Amino acid sequence: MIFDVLTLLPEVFAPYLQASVLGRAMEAGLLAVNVVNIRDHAEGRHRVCDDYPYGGGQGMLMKPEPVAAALDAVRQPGEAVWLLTPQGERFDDAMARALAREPRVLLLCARYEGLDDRVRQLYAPREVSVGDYVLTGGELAALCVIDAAARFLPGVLGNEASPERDTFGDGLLEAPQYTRPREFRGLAVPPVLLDGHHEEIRRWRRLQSLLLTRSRRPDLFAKLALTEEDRALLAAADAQAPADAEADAEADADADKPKSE
Ligand code: 6GU
Repeated sequence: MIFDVLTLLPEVFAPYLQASVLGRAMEAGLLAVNVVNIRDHAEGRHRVCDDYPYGGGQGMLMKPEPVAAALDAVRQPGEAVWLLTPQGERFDDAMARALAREPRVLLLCARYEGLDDRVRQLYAPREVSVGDYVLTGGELAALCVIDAAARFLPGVLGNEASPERDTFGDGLLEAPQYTRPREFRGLAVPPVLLDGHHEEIRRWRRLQSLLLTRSRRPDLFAKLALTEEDRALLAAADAQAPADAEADAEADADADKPKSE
């Protein structure tokens, strides 16, 4: 898969991409990230890329000409264009999976206080945000998008790991994990994990995932299609630890409350 990234901060991409699992993916030819400096497409001796907003207001905007010139130079026929902006639709697991099936996608990183709106009107990009907070630019968001999509490219995680087993792969948060030593600062590894009884371990992990998802992400829990086994595991846990169940129920209720500030 190929990403074209249009940015005013081209130097920030290589350090992360090369240091991570994605560096190996790029060496193996599974992933390519073509980082393009928008400034290289600006006119004039100073290659100015920003200007004041008409009508006044805070900060600087990205001028439309260099961005359009960069888009025209880089974009391949049929290539999807994503604009990274906090005004966009929220990026999620389903979008990452779908993205990984595209051969080539262009990511346009907005900087400053944003982009002259005519770029949006002319190129009709898909506008994407990585969460409800504001970053100083789209670069970190673009790295999030590249990283999350790359995990779904065949071969990137190796044979052992499967993105399906991770959090969100099945709509559940992952169960807690432990490695050596068996005891650390007075805390023991749950005995069930030490027995090598695979069926018991599977059931324990399933229950932990269900409990964690129910208490922490009631929005995800509500969407689950619980199996007979899930219901039985939860019922047994709730009967055994009514105090925990009450705490879970409280967390559920809190999460459902409308935020009043
Ligand atoms: Cl895509 N860009 C910026 N600047 N801030 C963000 C974002 C994107 N997603 C969340 N916050």
